Amino acid sequence: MKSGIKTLIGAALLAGGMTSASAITTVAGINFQDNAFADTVLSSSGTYTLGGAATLQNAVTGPSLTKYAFSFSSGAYIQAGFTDNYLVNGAGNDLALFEFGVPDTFAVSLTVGGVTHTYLSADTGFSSTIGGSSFEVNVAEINLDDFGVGAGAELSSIVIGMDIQGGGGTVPSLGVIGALNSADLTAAVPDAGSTISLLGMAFLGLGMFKINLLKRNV
Ligand SMILES: [Ca+2]
Ligand SMILES: [Ca+2]
Repeated sequence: MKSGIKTLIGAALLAGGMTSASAITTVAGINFQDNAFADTVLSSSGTYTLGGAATLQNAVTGPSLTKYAFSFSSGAYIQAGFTDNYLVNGAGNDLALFEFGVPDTFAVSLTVGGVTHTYLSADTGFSSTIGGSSFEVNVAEINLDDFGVGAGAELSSIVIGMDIQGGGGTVPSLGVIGALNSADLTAAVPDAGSTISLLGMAFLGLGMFKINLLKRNV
């Protein structure tokens, strides 16, 4: 029984090691884990102009800098969700929002209608061609400490306010939402599985023990 448990723990450690070796995707010179990008739009407000994408969700999910969405609607926001990873409050900045052209300001909150902080994007020095036009790529980096989130806290969504107009009358043109600090959702699966297996073995052991006792009594 003891050797069986050791084997299970060994397998769990192996699975963990394989997960941490996940590949890196670089966006405008910034490294991310492959799955660190927003995966879905959970909700939104406003009318959007899209570039390089057919839907709002396509425009703001994944790592590609060849698409964007912007809105001049008052109160426009996008609630972006992470389905195969968590956004984590790790060391330093945790979230990167990429947008194009003139640097613009995002309003970020953790929930719809929650406390908002604003972040002005800055030129990355990279450019991207979208629809035949070349745009400067800007990034705004956000530290979840700003929201009083505890160290190591894991979030599965973020709300991005899109309606702040800059001095030139421009608004942010969001293209990529990436978790600089990201936790792999799938990493928890082998751990949970091995925990259940260990529990199962423990119950099995108890059951066998009871059967033995019964046999002795007979
Ligand atoms: Ca993801
Ligand atoms: Ca942080």
